[in-house]
Amino acid sequence: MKVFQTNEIRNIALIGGAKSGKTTLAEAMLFEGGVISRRGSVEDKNTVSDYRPIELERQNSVSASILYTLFDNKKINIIDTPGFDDFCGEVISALRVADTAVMVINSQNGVEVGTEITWRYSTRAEKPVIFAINHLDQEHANFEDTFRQMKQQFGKNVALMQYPVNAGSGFNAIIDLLKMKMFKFPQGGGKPEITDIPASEKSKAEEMYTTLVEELASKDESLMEIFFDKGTLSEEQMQTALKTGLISRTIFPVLCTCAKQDMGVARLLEFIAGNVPAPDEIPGVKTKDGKALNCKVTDPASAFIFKTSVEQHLGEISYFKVYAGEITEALDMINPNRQSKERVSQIFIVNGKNREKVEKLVAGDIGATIKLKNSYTNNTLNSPKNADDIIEPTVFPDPKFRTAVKARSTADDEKISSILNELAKMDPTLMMGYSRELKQMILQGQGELHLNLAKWHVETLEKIPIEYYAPRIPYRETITKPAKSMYRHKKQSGGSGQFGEVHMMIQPYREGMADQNDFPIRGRDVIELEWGGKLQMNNCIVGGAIDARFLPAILKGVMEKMEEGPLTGSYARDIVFNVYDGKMHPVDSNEISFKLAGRNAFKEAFKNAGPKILEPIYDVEVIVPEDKMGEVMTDLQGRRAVIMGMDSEGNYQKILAKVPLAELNRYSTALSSLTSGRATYGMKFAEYAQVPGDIQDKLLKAYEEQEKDEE
Ligand SMILES: Nc1nc2c(ncn2[C@@H]2O[C@H](COP(=O)(O)OP(=O)(O)OP(=O)(O)O)[C@@H](O)[C@H]2O)c(=O)[nH]1
Ligand SMILES: [Mg+2]
Repeated sequence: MKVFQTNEIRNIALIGGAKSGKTTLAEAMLFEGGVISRRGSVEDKNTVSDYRPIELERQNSVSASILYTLFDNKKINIIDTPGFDDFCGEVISALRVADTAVMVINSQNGVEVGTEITWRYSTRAEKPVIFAINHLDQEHANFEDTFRQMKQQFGKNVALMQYPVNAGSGFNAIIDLLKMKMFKFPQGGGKPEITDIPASEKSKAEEMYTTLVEELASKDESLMEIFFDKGTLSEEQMQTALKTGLISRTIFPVLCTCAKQDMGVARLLEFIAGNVPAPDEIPGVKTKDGKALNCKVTDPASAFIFKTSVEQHLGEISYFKVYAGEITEALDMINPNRQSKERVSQIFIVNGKNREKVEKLVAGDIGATIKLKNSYTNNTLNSPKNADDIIEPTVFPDPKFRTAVKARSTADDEKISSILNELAKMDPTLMMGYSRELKQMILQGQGELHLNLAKWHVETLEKIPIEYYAPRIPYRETITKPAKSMYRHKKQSGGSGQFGEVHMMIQPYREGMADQNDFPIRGRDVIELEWGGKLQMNNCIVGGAIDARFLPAILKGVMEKMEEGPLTGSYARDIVFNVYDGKMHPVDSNEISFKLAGRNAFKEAFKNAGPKILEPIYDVEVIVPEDKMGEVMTDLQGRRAVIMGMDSEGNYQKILAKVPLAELNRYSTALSSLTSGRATYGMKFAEYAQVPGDIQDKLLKAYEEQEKDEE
């Protein structure tokens, strides 16, 4: 394979709702580029992109596939992404390294939630976007409706480059406004006959052509002058305007395809090869110290790993984009993120699971390498010359679905923990960890489908049965009013005795609060609790009632109760305890005595201080189609949500609410069934708040039961 120079490379990501036809389009693109000689299909389970066992089983993509095709002397790298939002990490990584997004839309459904979501990702990534309106051969294809919704949702810069003559069953012709020609496809698709526009379409096409030329001329002052002077633009001038408009995201070209029958795909490739920016024509990436890497081949080598996966019979494969210089095989590089050396032994260009060894990849190109020792997604690889440059990592969304996980047989717990940790290393949106607080292995991801995929991996590929079950809620405990207590710990039954008596007054801790003035404070300790909140110990001892050397032991005892709160065994927070009196025994007083006395005095006081359970509250943002607003609102209110605001976003409504975590278990699944998958949401931890009385009672009872069972 020849070495393609930066200006001969185009990097696109296929994004869009599930089943919009991205994988089928990628297949047709490879065919039109002559990279494959026969087109496979998702139904026949033989596309280049959907090659993973789970994709063959489910007939949809679950992981991004890196592909390439060739067209008009260009190498077009294609990243085919999954449409289900559970796999959004794959889309976000792909959009980070692609230079242009190709948004595929199913003309039967118009703008779907998946379209809306991936549009948002492409906007956040500030990438140029081309639209491909697909499925035009389907009976219920509705081009006009789809285009109208796109204008409404994505704004006036959405501009038609083509329109279908006869969308629906029997579809076979497209009017191309840039060429002012008709592309007529043979039955079953393939190479079109390019003809003049038939009389029946002439006036419509000319009207749309004028609109398009005006639109393009408005992108550039000099073109505007030419347009006013000549009343039109040449195809080259239109291409210049297109590139300017694409890069500045002031024009979003719309093309037409039927990927299944390979109609309009070659023209789309021609459009991409001729109009989208090359890697060095758009802003590249920044390093942590603000240096810009814009795919200059003359700069010292730098590459960014945007995806890592484990391939059967091969091990780890790392996909990277070259952001500066050249990467050649057997190159010694530095990973500044992990301060480690890496030898890039072999480099490949890939098409799904097929790899082709190459000698060199230049700035802007995308490739893969294998068996790196200690480098993962979001890591940079540099030549020794610029060893320290760290490319800003891709930011992934917070998890929105969590589950507790255990192996069917406890003997396998350790094994599944390391397998799931390995999976999490590969997928930045998957988080795996053992919660010391909840005493559970917790797996977090973007949705139920996402976590089921991990379960499938462990059970089918690693052959270890596992169980997902409800994760506990990380409640907190605190107090709402002052309370006093006195506790005497006494054990004097022969041998070394124990004696310690502690009098304490506890009160709620508030930032900037005034000191109590019941007892003089001789010393204080404010502890930042690792689980959030504060604990303050005030030494109010007078007359040496308790020797200062026993205060750390009292604190230790109190901390034990803070770690395992008196109400439900959850962490306690935001409490001040004043030790104001006590008694010692000249012989039997020791650390353990005062630890236990402190611990129990605290426990006693706690119960009389208006103790409250706090629950984690999350800020939730739900994006929902207008027609489903009512159901989603009712459901949220049933989850003790406090609606904080509403906003509209195109055809969608955005609901902002504060919702207890305890009410969000499996919310993504519930929301999906409420809205037939047409809504999405995000959640972020906000604060802790008191649980309502009835819930506190339930939790107390449940804890009592649990304690009894453990006796
Ligand atoms: N009739 C028709 N069917 C199509 C067309 N494009 C794709 N399909 C079919 O639509 C289904 C979904 O196609 P995919 O290519 O898997 O869609 P996708 O966007 O990759 O889906 P995800 O991977 O789930 O995001 C498959 O059954 C395809 O054969 C088209 O233009 N016309
Ligand atoms: Mg797919």
